[in-house]
Amino acid sequence: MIDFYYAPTPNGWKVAIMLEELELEYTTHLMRLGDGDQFKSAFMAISPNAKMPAIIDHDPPKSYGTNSVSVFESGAIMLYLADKFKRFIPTDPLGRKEAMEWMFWQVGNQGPMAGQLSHFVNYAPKDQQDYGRKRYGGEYERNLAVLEKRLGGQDYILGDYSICDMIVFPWAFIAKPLSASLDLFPNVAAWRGHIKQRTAVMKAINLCKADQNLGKTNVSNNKILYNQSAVHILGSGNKE
Ligand SMILES: N[C@@H](CCC(=O)N[C@@H](CS)C(=O)NCC(=O)O)C(=O)O
Repeated sequence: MIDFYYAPTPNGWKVAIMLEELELEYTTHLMRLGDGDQFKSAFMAISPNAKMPAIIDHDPPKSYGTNSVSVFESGAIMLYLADKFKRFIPTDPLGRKEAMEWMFWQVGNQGPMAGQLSHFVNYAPKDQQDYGRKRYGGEYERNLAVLEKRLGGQDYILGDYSICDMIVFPWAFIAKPLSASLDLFPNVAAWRGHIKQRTAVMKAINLCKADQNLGKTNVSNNKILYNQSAVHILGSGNKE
């Protein structure tokens, strides 16, 4: 059994897709990020960066010992599960190396740039959006172009469907709400269309859909999520 700490955002969907693709039994713990669930000490004990997604696996591989195993960061969670079940990741060294490259590309490039773009499009004060939208909109599209070239002549990022597609898909899925068009990126548009139709993906992006933020909390009405500093991690910002 797996405990899944989740909120319905692109970063949450990544792991939800993997859990659904593996057809695993899991218990979803919905995180109210606007209320500060991420800063509760029990959650920070498993996710020290105070962000979801995170999992606790109560039936880890024997080589991990007998205790439950917690994993934070979407990329680490997906690699852990791929290795545990030996699925959705190439087994040959060259293929695994490429999987690592695209996983790290997602968590170090596409994800953060898209996340910042989303901040400026959806949550920043209206009169302070311009520079952020220009900077991160450009970076978001630059990353779409990287993906476009990679998908030239192949259906999926590694050839076969893998954790790399699952981790990259969510932020490409919401291109339109991020004010980006896929017109310049026909390979990405076709790939996005194929992945979107998978049963596991549909289940994942609908998980706790009614709890999506969609701009409900924003910089003007929420001080927990949008005005963070070291205090949130070091102490007096913590909630029990
Ligand atoms: N690099 C992380 C990003 C996770 C992340 O940014 N999660 C956000 C929601 S999309 C979160 O938990 N935010 C809570 C906060 O910022 O306080 C991953 O890929 O797992």
